Amino acid sequence: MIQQILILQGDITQLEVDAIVNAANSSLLGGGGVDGAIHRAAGRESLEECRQLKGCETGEAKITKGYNLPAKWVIHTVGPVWEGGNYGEDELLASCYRHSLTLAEEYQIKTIAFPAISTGVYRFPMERASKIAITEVNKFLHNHNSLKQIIFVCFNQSAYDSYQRVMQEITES
Ligand code: AR6
Repeated sequence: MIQQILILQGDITQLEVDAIVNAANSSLLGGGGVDGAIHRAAGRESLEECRQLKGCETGEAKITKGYNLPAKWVIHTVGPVWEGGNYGEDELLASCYRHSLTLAEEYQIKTIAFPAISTGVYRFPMERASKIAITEVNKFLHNHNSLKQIIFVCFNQSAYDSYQRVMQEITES
C-alpha cells in the first residue's frame, strides 16, 4: 500500500480524515488551543464520552468518536510540558505519536492528522518537536502498512516552515 506524509497549514478541526489527534491534558476534559477548538467543533457529546475515559497519562492516548467533526474519530494524547529538556520530554513526546498511531491501526484508520503536540501552551520547541514527530511517524510506517496518509497540520507559517525544513533534512540524510 502506498503511504504518504503531508504537511499542511490550517485548522485541524476542518479536515475530512478518519482521525484527528488532539493535544489534550491529562483530565481529557478540554482546555485551550487545539483541544478547545476540537471540543467546540465536536460538541457536547464528545465531552461526555471523554468524561467516561477518566483521564489519560502523559505520553499515552485514548480514542473517542468525532461527533460533529468531519473526522470520524478523535485520538486524544497528552504531551509533556517542556521543562528544559532533561525531564524525559523527548521520549514522552515520541510516545504520544507511537500510542496514537497504534490506536489508529487498531481502529483500521487509514488517514490521520496530527497537530504539533506540546508546542503551544506546553512550550516544547517547535523544531525539536517536529523532528520527533516526523521521526516517529517514519519509524511506524516502516514497520506497519495499515495507514495510508499521515498529515501534519501546522497552525501558522513558522510551524509549517519548521516541519518542511525537518522533513527535508530527514529525507536527505
Ligand atoms: N489546528 C491545528 N493546530 C492548532 C490549532 C488548530 N485549530 N489550534 C492550535 N494549534 P496547544 P499543547 C496548534 O497549546 O502545547 C490545552 O489547553 C498550536 O499553534 O493546543 O500540547 C490542553 O487542554 C500549537 O502549535 O497544545 C492542554 O492543557 C499546537 O497546536 C494544553 O493546552 C499545540 O498547542 C496542551 O498544550
